[in-house]
Order: sequence, then C-alpha cells, then structure tokens
Amino acid sequence: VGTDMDDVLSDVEQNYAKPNKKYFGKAKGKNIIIIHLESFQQFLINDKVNGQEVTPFLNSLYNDKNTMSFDNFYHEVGQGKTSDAENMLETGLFGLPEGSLFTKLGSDNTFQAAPAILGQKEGYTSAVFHGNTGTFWNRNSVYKNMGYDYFFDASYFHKSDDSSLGFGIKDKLMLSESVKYLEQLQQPFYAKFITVTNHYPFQLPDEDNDGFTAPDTNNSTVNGYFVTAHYLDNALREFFDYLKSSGIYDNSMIVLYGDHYGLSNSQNPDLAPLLGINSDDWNDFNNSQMQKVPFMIHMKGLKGGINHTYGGEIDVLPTLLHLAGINTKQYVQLGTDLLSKEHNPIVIFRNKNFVTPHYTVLKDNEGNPQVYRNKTGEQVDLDKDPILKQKVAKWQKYVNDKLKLSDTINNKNLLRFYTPSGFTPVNPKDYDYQNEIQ
Ligand code: GP9
Ligand code: MN
Repeated sequence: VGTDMDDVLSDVEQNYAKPNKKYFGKAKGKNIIIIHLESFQQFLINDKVNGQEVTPFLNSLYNDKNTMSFDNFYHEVGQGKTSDAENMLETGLFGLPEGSLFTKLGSDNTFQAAPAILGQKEGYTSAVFHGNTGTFWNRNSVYKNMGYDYFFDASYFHKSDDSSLGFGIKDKLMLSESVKYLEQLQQPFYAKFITVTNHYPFQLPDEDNDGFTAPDTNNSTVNGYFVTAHYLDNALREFFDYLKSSGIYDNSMIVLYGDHYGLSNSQNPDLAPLLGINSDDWNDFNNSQMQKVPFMIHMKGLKGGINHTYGGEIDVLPTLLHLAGINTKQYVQLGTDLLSKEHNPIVIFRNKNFVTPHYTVLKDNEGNPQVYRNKTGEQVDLDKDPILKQKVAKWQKYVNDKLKLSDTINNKNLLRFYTPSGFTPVNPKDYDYQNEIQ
C-alpha cells in the first residue's frame, strides 16, 4: 500500500501546475455558486433556431466582460453521467471505467473533496440543491463523505400535480424555492444547484414554454432538446435576478458548467443540418466536437473574455480552489488549473480517447488511433507522419497512465492512507440531511 501511495504522490507532484498570480485568491472569501447545467452542450451557446436565440441569457453571460468563458472545454464522464461530472468537480479524480463511482464506491471511500477543503481552509458552509430524491446516484451517502453540510433534495420542495418532470422538480420551481434556504446559509457558502429539466427525453409541457418554437427535424428528441434548454435558460435568468436583488450576487463567484452531452452520437446526424452540416458528412470527429460543454466563471470584477484553453471537468477543482486562494499542491487532484501557465491541455475522455490543442485522437473498432486536426476536421494519415505517430503514442501512454492512476486511487481507496497536512478526515456521521424518507 505504501508504494501505491508513493507512486500517486510523486505523479501528483509532477503533474502540479502552480497558480497564476493574476487569478490566485481573486475570489477569496466570496460565496461560490456552482450551477450544474443538465445535459447542456456548448453548441447551444450563441445558437439560433427559427431566428430565435436558444439561450439568450446564457449568451449574455458568455459574452459578459466579467465572465471567463471557455470554448474548448469538454465533459469527461463515463457511464456515471451526472454523478461522474460531480465526482470530478468535487474530488479532482475521474469516475470509473464502468458504472458510477458514486454508486459503487461513494458510500465507503475516503474523499478530500471541495466542501471539506473549502470548509476547513476558508470557513465555507456547503450545500447542494437538487429536485430529485436524495438517494438517486447514492448522493445522500456520498455527500456526507464529501463533507457537505446540507443537502436540499426533493423532500425540501413544495410539490403539486405538475411541479415535477422526468427526474424531479422543474428547474424554475427548484431554483426559486431554493432562495429561502440559500438566504439562511452562513456566508461564505459553497452551494451547488443541480438542474434536471433539460434531460432526455426533453419533453417540456406547453404550459412551461414561453413561446419558443422548436426546430422541425424528424427527430423529436433533437427538437425537444432546444425547448428544454431554452426553459433552463429562462430559469437561470430568474435565478440571477434573485441573486442580484438579494445582494448575494455582489459577494459571489458563479460557476456554470454542462455535465455531459444531451444528444447522443446516434442522434447527431439528425442535429447536423441545424449546425449547417450535411447528415451524410457527419463523422466521429463531429461527434467528439459535440462533447464540448460550457464552462464559465462569472464574478463582478473578474477580467473575463473567451478563453480558448483546452481542458475538461477534471481541471475545475484546482482552478476554483486557486481562485478561492487555496493552494492545491498537497491534494491528490489529477487535473490542472485552467488559468495556470503550466496547465496541461490534454483532455482525457473516460474511454481513453483524447484531445490536444491541435489534434483529436479517437480509436476505431480495432483500437487503432484515428487522428483529426482540430482546426479543419481533416484526418491525418499517421503512416505518412512518423513524428506525429510517435507523439500520439506518447500522449496515449500519458492518458492511459492517468486513468489507471485514478482507478487505482479510487478502487483501492488510497486516500484513507494519506491525509494532507492541515486537513482533517471527514466523518460522515457528523452529517444528517433528514431527507431519507420520501
Ligand atoms: C438525476 C440527475 C440526472 O438526479 O442528476 O442524472 P443523469 O441521468 O444525467 O446521470
Ligand atoms: Mn446529467
């Protein structure tokens, strides 16, 4: 066991990217509000359908001078979907190659996660707001191990015949009713809002639609996706209005991210014409581009802009902790700060495919790498480019090693053998969310 952990620590030390002085501590002492945009893909940003902006509010936020907006940010989830995204953002480790880490290991493993780190280092109160029952994805148990002080699940929200859709309370209702709880939280707080309405099968009742006209492809999932995304956008506008009128906005850093794709590869050819691409020309590279999701950091006084850095969900935790003024050197986190000059821009997908700032590398059915140029989407013949071929092999080894390291840490529960100095291990018995009975 000792050697396992020694390997982990030496890798983590080599991987460490020191904070950028320009940003370190910029959000020190501010509330941190994380908004999890369910199934929300980057292509929706600035997109129009039938002459209507799909997400006018998010577009305005994306282009706001106080928002750092990323346009080469990818989700990196596996089968654990939402729970994998949460896991990466909270712990800085990947999900599992199969299944959900939350479900498989979340009740037993030792975590050194965001709520505990922020709580212990900077006195943050932490809370999650979510319109589904607390047991879904084993959250009830996992959040205790992560040190979340509060978990407001479905049982905390008012219910009526039409208040829920799919996986839970509709976003507008969940966000507006969260306000009364948010106001009571001791500041600074670290609060996460997990939306649900923009979820497959993307069927919004007419009474929840403000008149947005769906596209009319032959695929009702594709059509509905734009409508539920538009609904989510409206819900966020209302939520921001509240944050502003309550004054919370002025002392908060608000972080928004898409957890994973909403439209799957099998649906993408039906989406293609709406993106100006012929369905017959749609290929694996196009599918990989669809794995881009929003990542935005919004805060009054933050010098923002569109940031083209390549990164993914694994990189969020060190980025946010550095903004909060907490150094990450001693923590076992496998991504790197997106704002650091030493950030590592290789984006790792859970299936071992990957993206570099210039190339996208996807394995075919035989496991052979297919390499595409990001700029043009054209495929590169590796046999005609032995130097690139060598580089791809080197990158692939790096990717495989990183995922293997993550799996070792998680499967062997290695963090129970290593406590960062100044950190107190979390005792789940200290937490009780009173939401087990539904
Ligand atoms: C369920 C919600 C959806 O509570 O977070 O999870 P997903 O199906 O996207 O993994
Ligand atoms: Mn999800």
